[in-house]
Amino acid sequence: MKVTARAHTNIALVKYWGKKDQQLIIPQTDSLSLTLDKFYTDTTVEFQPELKHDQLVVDGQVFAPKQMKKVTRVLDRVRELSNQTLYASVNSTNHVPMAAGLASSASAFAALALSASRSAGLTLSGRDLSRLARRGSGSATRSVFGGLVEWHAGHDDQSSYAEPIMENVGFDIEMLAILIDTKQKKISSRGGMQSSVETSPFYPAWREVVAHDMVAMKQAIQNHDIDQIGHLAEENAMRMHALTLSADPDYTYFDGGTIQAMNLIKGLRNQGVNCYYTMDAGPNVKVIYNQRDRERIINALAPSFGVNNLVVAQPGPGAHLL
Ligand code: 2P0
Repeated sequence: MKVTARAHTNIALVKYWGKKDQQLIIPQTDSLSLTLDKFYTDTTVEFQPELKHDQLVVDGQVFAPKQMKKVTRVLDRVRELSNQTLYASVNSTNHVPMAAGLASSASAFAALALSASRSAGLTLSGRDLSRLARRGSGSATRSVFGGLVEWHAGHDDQSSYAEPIMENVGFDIEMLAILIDTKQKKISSRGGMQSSVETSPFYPAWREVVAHDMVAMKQAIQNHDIDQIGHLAEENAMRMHALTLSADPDYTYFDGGTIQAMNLIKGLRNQGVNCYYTMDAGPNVKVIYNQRDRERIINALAPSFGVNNLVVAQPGPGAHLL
């Protein structure tokens, strides 16, 4: 059966940075994210008797079997769960404004989990779908659900899954992505986070930061307090990035444009506009704010980055069939 699914990417407000189990992708800590409407992946899967191995095409580009290990891992799990041995063809298209470098593995593996499981005849619960997506990429665990989502770290395959906190976000939070550099990142998040776990002396403190921030962030969400959500997200992001600078060898995902954007956002805040920044494993900056302030923020950032490099996103839906 040929099945197509769509999943949207998410941006963590409390970040995931480190694994306890590399194979099963069990994280060191819980995390919490907002799924976005603007950036998504459509993936079509078909298990076919005539195939001699799994096939992967992403945005028209054919992948060699050794370049698709993460995809194979998810497909192997689907074969295991559905008790069959057929190989699959996977065709994936990323929908991001311009080649933005925001096409994340989150949307890709959430879309793959849904399309592959359905194609194999499985109807998994949201929780089990998130556990399947986790086999491909940690952040994909959260993209199975829309809106505000929590990933429970757990301690094994059964206990590490995502759960929606608020699928329909009933307040005016918005995120603006500043596209600073669209080139391939130099340090993979997988390698980066492992190095931080193993070498940063701050790693134990990070676990405490996340335990505190999960509670505070959920409270801020229940209060619909966008300022507090933004403030907590910015602090959490900076503490995550401190794990890169404090690793040995040290590394960073920031570049000059990242720092420039941070300064502009702080400047806006000093003028009374409540906006906050967060960054992931790359130089692009995402701004968190109340949508009523959108115009002032765009006007302040456009002279430096160009209006075409500012993309506004709102809360988006979970993975669904097309
Ligand atoms: C996050 N990031 O919580 C964090 C914050 C980037 C910075 O999850 O190794 O692609 O596939 O589990 O999920 C990016 O890392 O890493 C990520 P793997 P993933 O969104």
